[in-house]
Amino acid sequence: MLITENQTKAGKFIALEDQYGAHNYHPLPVVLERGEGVYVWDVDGKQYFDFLSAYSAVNQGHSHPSILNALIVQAQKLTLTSRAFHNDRLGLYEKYMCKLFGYDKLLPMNTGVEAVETAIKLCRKWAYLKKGIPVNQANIIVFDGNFHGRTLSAVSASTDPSSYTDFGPFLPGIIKIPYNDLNALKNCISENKHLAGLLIEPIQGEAGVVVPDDHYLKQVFELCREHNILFIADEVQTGIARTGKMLACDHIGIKPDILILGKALSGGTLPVSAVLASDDIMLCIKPGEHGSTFGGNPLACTVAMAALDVIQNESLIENAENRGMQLRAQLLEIQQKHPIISLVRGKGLLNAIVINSLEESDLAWKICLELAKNGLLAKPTHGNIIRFAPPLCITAEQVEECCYLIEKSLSNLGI
Ligand code: IF1
Repeated sequence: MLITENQTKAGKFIALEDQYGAHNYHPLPVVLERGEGVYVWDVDGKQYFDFLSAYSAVNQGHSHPSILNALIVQAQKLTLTSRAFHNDRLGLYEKYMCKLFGYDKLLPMNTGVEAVETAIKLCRKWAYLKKGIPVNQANIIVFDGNFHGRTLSAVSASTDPSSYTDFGPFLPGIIKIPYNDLNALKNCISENKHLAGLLIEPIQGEAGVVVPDDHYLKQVFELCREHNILFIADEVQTGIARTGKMLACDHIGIKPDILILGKALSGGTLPVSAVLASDDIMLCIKPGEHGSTFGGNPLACTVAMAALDVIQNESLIENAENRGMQLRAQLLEIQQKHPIISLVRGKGLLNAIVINSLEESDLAWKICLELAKNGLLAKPTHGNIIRFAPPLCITAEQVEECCYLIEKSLSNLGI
């Protein structure tokens, strides 16, 4: 596309991305330049509520002053050493994390999917060293509708054609079964040998915030125990207070054998991810067998501790729980007047509404455009689902105002 002078400010930035950037996304036509708390502003100065929070990476709110302060102070001192040398932040951070989440050891990475890769490698290593699975025969169970990222391992695990089509050949040793279906897991365990681990999202994010039945995860966990299969929880999106507990697994009182965290671990400032496990599992990986240039860098460690301090000091777990209940209650009221909403679901502040239309319809997209016009940013998924996941610092009054904007948008569209 040619950039002409009479385009709007936003239009120019969009045209630049269109011309010079890969076309691997389809964003809403909004160009943001600033954020604070639950708000973001576009290049024309228009203010919005952020109801996506960068897919739950900005749980602490945009530009949190104490996270930014930690970032700036540490950046002026030391940012990167690689793991060829020690640094004076990594050990402190590892201790902080292990104490907070109740694990023996942490392995630091950067993006969520890198932590997923790490967990899979760790699980396989454990399977060969400790479970005695014959070499190269370890299987890992995953679930239909999962989202674990974009690497070849993650897309090998995916059941979404847009994630995996034409990216093969895929990683072997992955068994896919239906989510929220205990019999499917029982059958899988009885029919397959060499099961090393089970990789699961406690709530499926990309699938449209699919919350499994109350006892399902607990029973999955118990089956894993019974058969010596590692329970690997991908809490990249559900973790760090998003669902009204520090971890979504805390709702049912289970402690994953391997815990994967990312996104909000840095409050949305840097890519920081982590894998946590017991000594028995983590020490299966020896020096030289896994790592990352940036993983565990002093800047990331410092920022992550500040980001987790904010979660605890500002009672964001409790706020996610309370504001989430308020949001779903108010959305159910809106549903009474606007039956175009066929379902409201979620936990804490990870929520979605299902639009009563076909997946192929562009209605959810149109609703999101209208919401943006009225000052609220949300993104459709799977064509007919809209995720509502604001930063966890949102107040009761702000939830109220957002619900007013949602109702107004539906009314404006006459639906
Ligand atoms: C994109 C979805 C959300 C994740 C879980 C690992 C990762 C993610 C459970 C990988 C990432 C993102 C990435 C983002 C869209 C997004 C997403 F709609 F695709 F599913 F959040 F809901 N495990 N989720 O949700 O983490 O490597 O990206 O840091 O644009 O792909 P990452």
